[in-house]
Amino acid sequence: MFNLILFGPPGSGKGTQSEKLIIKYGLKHLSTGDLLRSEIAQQTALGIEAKKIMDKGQLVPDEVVIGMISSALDDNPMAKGFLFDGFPRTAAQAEALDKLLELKKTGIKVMLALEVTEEELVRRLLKRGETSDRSDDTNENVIRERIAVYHSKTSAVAHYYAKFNKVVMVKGEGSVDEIFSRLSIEIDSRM
Ligand code: B4P
Repeated sequence: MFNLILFGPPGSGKGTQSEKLIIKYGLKHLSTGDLLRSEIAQQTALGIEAKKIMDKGQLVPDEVVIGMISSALDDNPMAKGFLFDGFPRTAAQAEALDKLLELKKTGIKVMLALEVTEEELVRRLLKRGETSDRSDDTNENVIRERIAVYHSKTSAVAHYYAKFNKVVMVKGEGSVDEIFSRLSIEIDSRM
């Protein structure tokens, strides 16, 4: 199995690049943001609670997202590999993911971390907020809070995988195709 984490701050292009990478490499895409938005759209109890948290730019509790990922792994026993997008976002999520993968006798091959300046992140997300129905993209204060949460909680995930020499930094600015090609080079060299 080839399991990959696409990492980076909100707006760094994880969702955008994931869509292209899963087609090229035949991986199963697991985005906790998408899974949560699907719960919101279906107005489940989990979705209603998650929306309140996401609209403030905060992280949904670890146990909720770990449970979602655990079910998604069980639901896809034939996958040739997983692309994790937006997960793990805390050190506790990273440890839980390693344990879940260990049970399946597999692990994370590499974490590709997209680097983008804060001003570019804010610009991209506000632009998406003009046309998408994502309420967390319309308010600049919420966007800056998401970036602050990334620095205070999520960057620890990169330190966690760096201990195992699994982190590769990739420049996340330029055209979507340029970034896709940088990511593909890193994946091809490890497949
Ligand atoms: P996510 O859905 O993961 O969304 P995101 O971090 O905002 O980034 P996304 O992947 O959507 O954006 P992308 O960079 O592709 O999280 C949303 C919320 O869900 C979180 O704040 C949190 O509350 C909750 N959540 C999710 N996972 C969680 C977890 N594990 N634990 C706890 N809570 C969790 O793209 C952004 C924009 O940039 C797009 O409009 C795109 O078109 C544009 N863009 C992309 N590449 C570009 C480029 N090269 N040039 C110009 N624009 C570009």
